[in-house]
Amino acid sequence: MKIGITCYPTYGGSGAVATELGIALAGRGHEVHFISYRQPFRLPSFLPRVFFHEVQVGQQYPLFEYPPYDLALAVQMHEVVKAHGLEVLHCHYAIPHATSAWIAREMLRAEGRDVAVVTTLHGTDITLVGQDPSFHAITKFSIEKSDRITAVSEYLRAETFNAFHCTGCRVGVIPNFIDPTIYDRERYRDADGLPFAKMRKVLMHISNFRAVKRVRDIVRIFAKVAAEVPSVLVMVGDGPERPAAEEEARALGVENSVFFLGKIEEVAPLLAGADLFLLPTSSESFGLSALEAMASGVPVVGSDSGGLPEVVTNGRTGLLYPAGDVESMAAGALSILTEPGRQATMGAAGAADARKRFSLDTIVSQYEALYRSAIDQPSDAH
Ligand code: GMT
Repeated sequence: MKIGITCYPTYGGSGAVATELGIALAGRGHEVHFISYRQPFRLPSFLPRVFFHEVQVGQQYPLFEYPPYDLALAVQMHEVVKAHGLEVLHCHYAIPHATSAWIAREMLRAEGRDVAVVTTLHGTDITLVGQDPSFHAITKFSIEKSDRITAVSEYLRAETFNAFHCTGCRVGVIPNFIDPTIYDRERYRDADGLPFAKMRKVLMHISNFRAVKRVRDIVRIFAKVAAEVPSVLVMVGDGPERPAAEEEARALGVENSVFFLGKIEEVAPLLAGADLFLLPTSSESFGLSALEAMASGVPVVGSDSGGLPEVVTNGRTGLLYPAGDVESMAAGALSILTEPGRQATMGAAGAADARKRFSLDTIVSQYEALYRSAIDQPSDAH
C-alpha cells in the first residue's frame, strides 16, 4: 500500500508510535510518506520506502495573528496524495490532523479522486484538548468523517463516546506496541550503563513533563524511597513542569540524587539500567513509556487511572494506586526494591507480557488490515 502518516513530530508518545509504525510498515514493503512540519524525532534520515514531506506555512501575512497550519497541512496532504498515489492517510492525534485530512479528501473528491482516512486517537485529543469548547465540535465532526477510527485503549474508546456522544463513530481499539528487539535488557548487558547503577537503585521517569504527569509526586515518592534504600532518580524528557520537579527536589533535600537528563531520543539503553519506573500520572490514555519500561524488564509503580491498568497488570508487572497517593506508591516501590526476588519476578513478568500482548508484529498487522478495509470499504458516514 501507499500510506501517508501525519503526526506531531516532537517528543511524545503519539509521534513515537506513528513513526515506529511507519518504519515497520516500510519494512513490510509498503511505501510510507510522513507529512508534518518537522521530521519526526524517531525517524532516521534515510530508510528505503520512507519519505518525509515538510509542511511549510507560507507567507506570514501581517493579518495572520495565528498562521493557519491546518490549511497548509491539508494542502500538503492533497499534494502528496496526488503526486504519490497514496491510498490512505493515517492521522495520529485528532486535532488538527483529522480535520486537515477531511479537507484534503474533499479537495481530492472535487477532482474525481479519493483517499481513505484513518484517525488514531491518542488521549488528550479527546480527554483534554477536544473538550475545549473551541475545539469540541470540530473534533467530533472530524473523527466522525474518518473512514476508520482507533483508540489506543478501551478506556480512551469509552471516553470518546462519553465526550462526543457520537453515533457516527465506530471506534476500534488498537493498542500501542514495542519492538521487542529494541526494548531488551540483554541487548545492553555489556554496555557501561548508568554510572551509579551498580551502587544504588535507579528509579526512572520519562515524559513530556506536563501537569498531567504529576512530576512533583515523582520526586516525593523518590524522597521516601531514598530515605530507606540508597537510590537515584533519573528524569528523562522536558516540559513545562520540569522547574516544579527541580524545586520539589530542592525542597525535599534530594536534589543531589535527582538527575534531569533532558530530551533523549533513544530511551531503551537507559531503561535497561533502571530498577523501577514511576508513572503516577493523573490520567493516561495508555502510558507508552510504562510499556517500554515493562518490555525492558522494569516494574512500574503508577496510578490506577485511565488506560494504565490495561498496560500494567496490578500486582504482577507493577503496582497501581489512586493518583496522588504518594504514601502508598512509595511503600509499593520499597516493597518491589527490597523484598527478595520481587523486582526480578515482576520485571520478567513485564517483559514477557509486553512481548505477548503488545508486540510490534501483531499490532502492525492489525493496522495493515484496517487500512485495507478502509480502502476497500470506505465509511458511509460522509
Ligand atoms: O500527553 C499528551 O498530550 C501527548 C500524547 C502524545 O502525543 O504523546 O500522549 C498520549 O499518547 C500516547 C501514545 O498513544 C499515550 O501513551 C499517552 O498515554 C497519551 N497521554 C495522555 O493520555 C495524557
